[in-house]
Amino acid sequence: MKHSLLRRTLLAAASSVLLMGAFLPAAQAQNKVLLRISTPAVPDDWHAKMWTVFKDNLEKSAPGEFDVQINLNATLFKQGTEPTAMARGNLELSSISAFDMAKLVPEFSIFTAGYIIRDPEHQQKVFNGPIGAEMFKTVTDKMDVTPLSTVYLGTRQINLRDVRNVKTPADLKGVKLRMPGSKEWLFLGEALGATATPLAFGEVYLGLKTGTIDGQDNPLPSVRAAKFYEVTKQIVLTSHLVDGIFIAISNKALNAMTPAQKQKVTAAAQAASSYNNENRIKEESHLVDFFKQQGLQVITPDVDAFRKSVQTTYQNSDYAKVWPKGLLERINATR
Ligand code: KDO
Repeated sequence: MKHSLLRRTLLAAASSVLLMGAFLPAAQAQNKVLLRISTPAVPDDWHAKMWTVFKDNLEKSAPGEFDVQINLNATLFKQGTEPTAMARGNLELSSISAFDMAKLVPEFSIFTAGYIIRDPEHQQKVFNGPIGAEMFKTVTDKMDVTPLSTVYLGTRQINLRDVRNVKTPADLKGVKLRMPGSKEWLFLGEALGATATPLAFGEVYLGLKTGTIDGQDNPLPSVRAAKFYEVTKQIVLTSHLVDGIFIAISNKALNAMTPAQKQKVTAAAQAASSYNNENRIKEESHLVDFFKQQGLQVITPDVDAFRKSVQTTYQNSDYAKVWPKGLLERINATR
């Protein structure tokens, strides 16, 4: 009697293990950690492709543990609304800009100012060192999102519909220069001497084509990837902003993970950034030739005149008033 009971129990246990086996894939899918990503990046740009690197990296380090969903072209959330979506728990990951951060962390506006970060290497040193650690801590506390790595978006240049003789900011007077839609971005456009007009990234191509805007500013790899060169005639190499975006995750998503998962997600974000940074830096160095081949005129203005004027405009603005004492000097001294 005892034995037959034991046998039946064992049989039942064995069959339930078998049953579980049959349903395991579905059960696993349900338990996967959902990581929704939203970005305005176009598929052929490096900071869009880096998300595939992120996904592949996680698939290798934690097979079957994460459900990574990549949404490009701002199809899931509008450009600039991602941080709010993340804080509300509707989105797990995005690449957010210094301009996004400056809205809630005013001192971050120091990184929206032109001619402060010198080059991609300086950018990595600043954000991977003590300055980055301090600033990111404030972002985490005030925005409820955690920056995981720094992505070099490229050095922003001016790209015009019609050829102009641009030497100094005065030569951009009256030019309707498209900027992304926030006051911090518009301030940068005005500091360059232009009339800044807000427009989402996805509408820029048509704006240039139809002439509702006279120009836009973006790093050269994005001018290539979004095909702005098809609807513009000139690039003015002002190099006014060594731009960065930051792979950030919602605190809600991060806090729900095990320490091992957190470490793997951070490592995947770093691998994605490295992929972007290496490829973008390489591409930036030969894109001028590409644009010339496409028939665009590429000119270098009086960059010192732009630098002086932009720096003075920021120093005299309300933005500079909230920059922590000594921060600019510390950034400058970072080598
Ligand atoms: C842009 O709209 O000009 C900009 O370059 C701003 C960046 O912060 C970033 O949002 C970027 O667009 C998009 O990722 C598209 O490349």
